[in-house]
Amino acid sequence: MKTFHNPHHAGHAGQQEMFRGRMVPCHEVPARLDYVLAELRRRPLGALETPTVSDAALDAAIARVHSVRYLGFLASAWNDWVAMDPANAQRDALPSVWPLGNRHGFRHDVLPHNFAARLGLFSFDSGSPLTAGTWAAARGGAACALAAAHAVAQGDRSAFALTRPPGHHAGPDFLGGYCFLNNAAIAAQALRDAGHAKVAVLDVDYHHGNGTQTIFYERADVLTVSIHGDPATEYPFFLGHADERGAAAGEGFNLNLPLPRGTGFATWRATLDTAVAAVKDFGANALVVPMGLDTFEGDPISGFTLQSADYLAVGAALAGAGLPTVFTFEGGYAVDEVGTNAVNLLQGFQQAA
Ligand code: SP5
Ligand code: ZN
Repeated sequence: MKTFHNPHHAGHAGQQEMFRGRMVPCHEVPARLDYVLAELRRRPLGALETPTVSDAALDAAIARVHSVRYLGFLASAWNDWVAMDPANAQRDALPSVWPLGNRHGFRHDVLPHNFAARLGLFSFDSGSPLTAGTWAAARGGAACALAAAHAVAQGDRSAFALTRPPGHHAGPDFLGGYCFLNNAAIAAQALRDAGHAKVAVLDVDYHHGNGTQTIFYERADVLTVSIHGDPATEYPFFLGHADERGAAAGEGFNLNLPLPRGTGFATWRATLDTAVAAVKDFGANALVVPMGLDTFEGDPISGFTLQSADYLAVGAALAGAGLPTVFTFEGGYAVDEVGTNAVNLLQGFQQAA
């Protein structure tokens, strides 16, 4: 399979994230992508390319899943942050005030002039720093997702979008969970627009893919399935329960498979079989896999106990869906092992496909 990697990713480099009243070093660091790229050079699965999609095609693909207002905010966010105070050029932008949800009485329709307030309007946590290179990096990642979707639409069995920052927590008009643009959703929509009538998203990151679920929640043409740590105890907490089944035309087209913290591979693997069966029952024509490696036992912020060798079997099980497949790189914070684990999954897929 081809890999599309993002030459602008390292420009997104947060220093610290807020965690329980203190600032801690960011987990989502540029080295993560470098380790995957190094492992792909050691164990090649196919060509390593940078995306060549045009700016116009990229803007159009991004606008299929994100609102105009949110994209306008992101495009000028860093300049607006520095304009507040020249000293901000040395600091990451993090929100500290939020309007909560629609039922809390705060206005979401009026765009505040104050940039810190705008940042809160479009964010759901204070762990996702926005830096000087974030917008270019997020666009570069989305370009990888679009290029991977195009490769698969043109007949490749699979393609890998080696994106950073990750994407599956980003919604129609919000960032969070280290995510700014939803690369998996952009790929899924691009596959729909290329003529695949039904597209499934099977999210294997440790954290629920709340952004992707929200983007497609009322649609019957994109099935969203996610296996993740139970939101009762695990981030992102406020979405990802088993009773969320979709709404309106999308009723029945969202499947959440939450598992308790501490779950090991035997149970996780059996749950993956359930997820793959749902994708087949749906009659999908193409598959997008938001590929988080934070299910690994050594992950510093997660709670499942998968081993490196298990990812070969994960890839093989995903190949069992028998569908043209786009992988997007999501979480995975055990940096030394993330390359091995990612390439194990992709190699397991490719050998079984
Ligand atoms: C894409 C993805 O995997 N996003 C995950 C975002 C999780 N953010 C909350 C992480 C909480 C970090 N805990 C810090 C522990 C310090 N020892
Ligand atoms: Zn994650």
